[in-house]
Amino acid sequence: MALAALAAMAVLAIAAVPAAAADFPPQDSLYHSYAEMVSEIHAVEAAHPDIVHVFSIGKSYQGRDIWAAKISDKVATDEPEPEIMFDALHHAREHLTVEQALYLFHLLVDNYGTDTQITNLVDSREIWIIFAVNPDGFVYDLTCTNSSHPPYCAWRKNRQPNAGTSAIGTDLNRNYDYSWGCCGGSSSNPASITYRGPRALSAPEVRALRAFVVSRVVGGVQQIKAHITFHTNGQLILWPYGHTKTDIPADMTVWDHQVFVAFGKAMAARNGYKPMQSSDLYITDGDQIDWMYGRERIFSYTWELYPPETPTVWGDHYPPDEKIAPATSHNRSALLYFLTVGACPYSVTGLSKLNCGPFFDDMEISRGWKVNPDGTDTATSGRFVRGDPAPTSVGGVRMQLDRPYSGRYGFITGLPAGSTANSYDLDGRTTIQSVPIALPASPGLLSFRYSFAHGSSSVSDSLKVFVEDETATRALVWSKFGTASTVAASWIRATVDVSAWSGQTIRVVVQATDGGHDSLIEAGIDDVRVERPT
Ligand code: CXA
Ligand code: CA
Ligand code: CA
Ligand code: ZN
Ligand code: CA
Repeated sequence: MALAALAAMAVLAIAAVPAAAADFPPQDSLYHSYAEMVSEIHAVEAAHPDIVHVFSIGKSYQGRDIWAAKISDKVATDEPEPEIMFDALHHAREHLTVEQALYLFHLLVDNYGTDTQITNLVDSREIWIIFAVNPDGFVYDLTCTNSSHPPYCAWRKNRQPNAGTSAIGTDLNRNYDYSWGCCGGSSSNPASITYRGPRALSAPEVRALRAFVVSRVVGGVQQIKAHITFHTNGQLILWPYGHTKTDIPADMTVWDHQVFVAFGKAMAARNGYKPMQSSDLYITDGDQIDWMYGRERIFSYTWELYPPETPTVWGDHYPPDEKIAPATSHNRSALLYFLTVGACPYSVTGLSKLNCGPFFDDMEISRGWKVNPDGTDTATSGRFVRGDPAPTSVGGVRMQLDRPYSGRYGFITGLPAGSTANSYDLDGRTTIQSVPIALPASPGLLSFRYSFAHGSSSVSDSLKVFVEDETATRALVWSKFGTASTVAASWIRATVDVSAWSGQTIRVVVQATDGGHDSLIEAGIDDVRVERPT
């Protein structure tokens, strides 16, 4: 290309950029622009470097940083404390959400050391705030000088171009890779405000947020226990799922659903918002909270902030700046309650002893179990697989159950179950090994649900549980053996005292064996826990 042509293009490109940085008009100057937000969070970090660490989780399509803060004591150290996450501004025009995130940031930091409750929360948790997931939309939304409400654009999506059209942007809250585009809850039209993108995770902002959340899986365990994404508006507290109107679909356990409802209602009792399942309002797919729970099992909520729902988009998303302080401080007690209970959401249904100890795995997502950890398993069929069992019977006796104990998945010998019981029968030995589990000084019980069904069996067939210590020495702590009489499948709770390993890091090892002559063996494991001490 001729040099002159290149120079002309450069001039055009410069001319297309607005002269002044995008900012709010004088009457709304209390709102933070992107630049003001960035300098504000860095100023807070500079004033409180002991409890605040500011960092970027990645870049937007146009290359802006997606800023985040960690708030905790010993902030430079990744301590084994429950983690709680907040984010704001998936949708560009929802500026009050940034103000809510900044309010929360100041609430924690400004009262640290003087307010006992807040000091305790910061000391005992690791709190993450992502201030604006959609910085490009944030900046763009203040540049529409020809709109009916200048400078506002009423923009929602990011600013990523779409191939083959001049229509810009993807709805970041339709671009996550869980049930993406499944259910009529998003649009395939790039011009639509709910455009889901050409594929899941096509938006760099969504990839950055997803990568951050996945990075919080430490030692096989997701550290983030609870999450709120701030949106406007309607004054609602919404829980998953958005992709289906079913209250408890296969990809949610009944116990988790109870938590979502009870926790959601308890928050709503503190801020007067209306609690409901997300899909009660309308169906969405590929949205963030479905992903956060569906893939990571985080108790994730959408808060739709002030004002109550009104019919026009301008009224909805641009409350005057005098409303910032009352609308954000309105949520003080609900936020502090969320931070308190969010360390163990199961506490709202009385399950903290069972589910908030050193280890809890309902087997609904992969939590790092290794199959055949020693490479010495002899199973020629019927190896342990994490999955959905299917019923098999012999002579009317159930061998493999049609359900795990909880939810949809367990570790089962032989999946998928075949049309005949024998086709996925265990032959030989199959082993699974958990991730390392740090036991406290006085640990609660190791507990699990098992099913051990057998026909024409003997003592050479078994289901065994071992505790493996830091030197890889295994101690047999529990076992069941085969018998000549047929035993049908059923889920039974078993407990083991592991106090001999107090203060040590252990792994749980489960082994199912069909030894001696060939017997019909079907074993399953679900809901493995090291419980909280009483
Ligand atoms: C949402 C998702 C599902 C039901 C209700 C609300 C969140 C959000 C959206 O649609 O992505 N609502 S909002 N902020 O009005 O766009
Ligand atoms: Ca800490
Ligand atoms: Ca940590
Ligand atoms: Zn929104
Ligand atoms: Ca399960």
